[in-house]
Amino acid sequence: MKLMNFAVAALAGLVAFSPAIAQDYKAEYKVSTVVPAPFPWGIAADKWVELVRERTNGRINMKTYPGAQLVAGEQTKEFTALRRGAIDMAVSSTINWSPQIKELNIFAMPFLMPDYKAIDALTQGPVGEDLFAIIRSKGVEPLAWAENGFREVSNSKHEIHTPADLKGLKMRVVGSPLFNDIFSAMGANPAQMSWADAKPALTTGAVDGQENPLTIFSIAKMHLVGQKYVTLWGYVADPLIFGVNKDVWESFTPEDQEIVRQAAIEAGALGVAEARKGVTKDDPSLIETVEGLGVTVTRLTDAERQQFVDATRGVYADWTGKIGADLVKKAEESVANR
Ligand code: X2X
Repeated sequence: MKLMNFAVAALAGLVAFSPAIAQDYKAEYKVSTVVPAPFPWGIAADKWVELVRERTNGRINMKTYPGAQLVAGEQTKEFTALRRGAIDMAVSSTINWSPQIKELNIFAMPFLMPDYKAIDALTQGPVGEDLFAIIRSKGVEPLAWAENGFREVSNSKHEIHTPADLKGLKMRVVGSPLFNDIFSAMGANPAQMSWADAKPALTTGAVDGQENPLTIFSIAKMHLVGQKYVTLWGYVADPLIFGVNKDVWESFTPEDQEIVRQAAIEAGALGVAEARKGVTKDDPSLIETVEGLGVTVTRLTDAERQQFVDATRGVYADWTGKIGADLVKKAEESVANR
């Protein structure tokens, strides 16, 4: 009897003092993404999953669900699902969360970021801090940044050198109203649709063109769906954010939170490096590969590029009000001082 009591007490003590109570954790944490590996985005998400599994000895078991399938392909509803807990975690484009977090439209302000240093100046500086505080206040713990990349414009009809060449082209755009405004201002006919619907629409010719990073263009083989012309204009870039639902985050021990955050930072750095491979002045190998597929890649003169800048100044001014003049000013200063 005495021995029995002792055993029960010992067991109770064990449970009370056990540091990470694995049985409180879910069997699986669902991580939402839009595109899987070998897209840089999917590579970053997979790395996160792998590092966390290794470093928690499987205590935290994550699984990626690409294609925004956890929201039936509706990528612009991802943040809401994440906040409400229908999704546990996500590696997400700022574009896809911007319908719920208007400040994230900052990255889609046309021609705000001229180069990679400018993206880094925003994500790694005071703008990034402000954005993370906003995301946190809405019920999602933001951990780190990765990257989709500079979004280049493609179409099936002809080379694009100036806004006049976009006139009348039907362009698939993602679901932030800012993209509608940009393409309308340049004389195109924008049509908002999800990534899931984009390729079929390009295949049937329901739309003439689209805009996405060259990594997406090449891995998704857009040249096979009639996209014969690409213009490198670098008008916007979309960073990616690693986020965790607040309740899920708070259910982790501080030690595990640290592991999950650090893994996201490392996976994000890998994702950024992957996204920038082959599309820089020093390494234009991916641009050359795309040209090798028979795609005409157009590089703009400064004067041509300026015409796109001029055509979108009104939209920029309008959205400065919508995003918040203070944040836009902060972003402009970060870019200027990069
Ligand atoms: O839908 C797109 O164009 C994509 C894959 O780039 C995003 O999710 C923003």
